[in-house]
Amino acid sequence: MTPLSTELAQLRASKPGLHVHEDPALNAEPPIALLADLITPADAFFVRNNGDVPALPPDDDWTLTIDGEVERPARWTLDALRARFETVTLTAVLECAGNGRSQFFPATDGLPWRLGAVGCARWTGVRLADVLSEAGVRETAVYTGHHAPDRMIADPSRPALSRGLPIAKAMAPETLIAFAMNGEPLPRLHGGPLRIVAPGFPGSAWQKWLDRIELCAKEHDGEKMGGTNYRLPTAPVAPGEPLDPSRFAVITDMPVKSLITAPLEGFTVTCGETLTVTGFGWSGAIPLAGVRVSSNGGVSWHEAALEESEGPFAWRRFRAEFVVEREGALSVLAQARDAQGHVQPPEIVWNPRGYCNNQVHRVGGTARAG
Ligand SMILES: Nc1nc2c(c(=O)[nH]1)N[C@H]1C(S)=C(S)[C@@H](COP(=O)(O)O)O[C@H]1N2
Ligand SMILES: [Mo]
Repeated sequence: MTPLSTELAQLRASKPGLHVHEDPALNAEPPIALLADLITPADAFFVRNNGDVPALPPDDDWTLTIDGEVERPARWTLDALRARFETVTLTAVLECAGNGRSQFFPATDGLPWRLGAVGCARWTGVRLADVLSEAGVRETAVYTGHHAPDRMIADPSRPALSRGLPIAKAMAPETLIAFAMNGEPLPRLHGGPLRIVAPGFPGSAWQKWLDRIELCAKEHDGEKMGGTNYRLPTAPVAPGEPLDPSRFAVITDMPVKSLITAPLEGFTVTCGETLTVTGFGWSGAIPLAGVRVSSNGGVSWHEAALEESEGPFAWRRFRAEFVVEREGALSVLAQARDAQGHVQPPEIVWNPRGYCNNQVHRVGGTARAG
């Protein structure tokens, strides 16, 4: 099954290098070679949809409704929203919780993302907290519920996705209702005219085409909030074990992770030469503390140099150099750690839906005689 042809054509024109997944919905990711920039350009940024790409009214007709557990329900046009609230820009990694799912064994349900369902962009918008405060958040509100016009492809009577945020994250200063990405109006494929930006949370929490925010007195129960969707088991579950959704919890802060952007898989290097290993490290809520790199499959490690970056939710470039001494197969590894001592696991930690794969990134190559 392939996605709708018009949407696919739009994607191919605006994002030429992406791999399009076989799925009725439009889902595409860049090869790692396109992820080498500190700020991922929109033309290299992955696209993830649970349903259709909705037909949208003109921006002048777009409204955002705030209702539920608020004192003063409100409805904002785009112009009014921008005029009333302070505009903020921040840099943040957006990563799909299913990124790296293709590495799970046994394979799990869900799109077999390689490692490209991640990017780091500058997001501009208004603080969700400001908009909610203006509406007067009741004490009963513990969660937000986000709504958008996209529909399931198999059942157009149902929303494709309706996720939300715990109230503390909704009120956090970094959480935005964004209308621009990398200084340009938010592209339609990325949720324009309005989307949630929830830095550190999985992509599923970054609702696209946002047209309504409902304040809820309990955890939001919208489409794909329940069951095992975007949830991790609270205790390990072995492959094949029966699933009890009551023992799953919503994924919130993403784990520490790194991606080697050079060298690329299958590289060659000449003995006696310097091999520069570079890439990015990032983490959800807990700051990134460091990245170590190995050029011999983890026998020995070097602490990589970490560059400063654009704030706590941006990824940071790391770099390490090795003089290649011996001929033969080379296995380059990067392992990030956060400020609380969590490290990327050397092997995948299996879970039933294939989420949050942050295993150490491994890139294989060959050293030739000099
Ligand atoms: N309305 C809507 N918002 C959505 C989704 C969706 O299917 N519909 N998918 C979510 C998921 S799972 C991810 S990973 C991100 C992807 O954002 P992007 O397509 O801009 O990369 O959007 C999120 N927001
Ligand atoms: Mo996602």
